Amino acid sequence: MPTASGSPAVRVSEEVRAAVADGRPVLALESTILSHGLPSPRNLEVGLGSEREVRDLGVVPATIGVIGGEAVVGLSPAELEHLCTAIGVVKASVRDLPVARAKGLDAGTTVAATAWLAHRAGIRVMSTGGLGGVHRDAAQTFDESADLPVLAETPITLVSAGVKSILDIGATLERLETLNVPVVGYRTNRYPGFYVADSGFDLEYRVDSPAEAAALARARDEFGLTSAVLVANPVDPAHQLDPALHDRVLAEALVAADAAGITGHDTTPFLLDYFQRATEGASLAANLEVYRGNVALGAEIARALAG
Ligand code: PSU
Ligand code: MN
Repeated sequence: MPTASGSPAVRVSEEVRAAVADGRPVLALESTILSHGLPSPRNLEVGLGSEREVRDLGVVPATIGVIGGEAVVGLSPAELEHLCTAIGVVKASVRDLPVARAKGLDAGTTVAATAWLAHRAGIRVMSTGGLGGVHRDAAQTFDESADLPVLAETPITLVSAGVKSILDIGATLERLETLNVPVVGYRTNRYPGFYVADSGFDLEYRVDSPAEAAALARARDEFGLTSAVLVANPVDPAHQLDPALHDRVLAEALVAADAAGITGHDTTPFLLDYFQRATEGASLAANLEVYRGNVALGAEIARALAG
């Protein structure tokens, strides 16, 4: 496996390096959710709180981001705080890593960039909130997140709560099929819709335990496949966003994005911010529940894989 160690552009923290070398469980966490997905000061609380939760489960957290152009696998608390509070932190997918490096930028890493760096550091499991996907107007704009093609070539296990309904969920699932990325529901045969437990789309397969998810990842490895395994973990229905409120705000947000001329990689942050303001915090509460659940499940799968 290619490693990140040895590259001057990537720093793997001593703690993460030692845990990977010893075969102890490590969970990778992304940082765009902190830099661009959650408002301050909640982002820092969530970033530090998630790491604590992972440690409490006996797993080493590795939050990944870019500091002054250097990709860091296992951000220190001070670096995590920097990405949560500094002005001018950009959002970096894989193609942005060399730009950030050459220009010495700070960046939150997307699912794509985080998974890419995590895999090269020898980390086998990652948790996120929502995955990027195919945007609703993709037939005209070609706007499909680089998360999808990168996951097709990055053999990691990724826990998410599906993709947000701001995207074209059906098209995203079709693209994941085309890209040979296995998707299973966690204790469900319905694809979750991030804020809501059920997006309305079916999944053929499910896993019902961390051990079963780990077995799927091992089977992927046995076939030598390069793709990620996606574990779609729904929010507890008791904590989901009210589906009627969700549908109303979604319609408004799409109109607002269009009116404001928002395009490209600004689209997701814009829509998320709109949701947070329009639901007066209800979407934020759901978002935090979703993420907490994914972090916990990711840690359990990391343990099952290491055990
Ligand atoms: N979906 C969310 N919250 C997020 C993101 C997606 O619900 O914060 C972030 C993730 O980092 C994801 C990225 O990898 O947005 C996808 O952005 P784009 O569509 O520009 O590739
Ligand atoms: Mn895009």
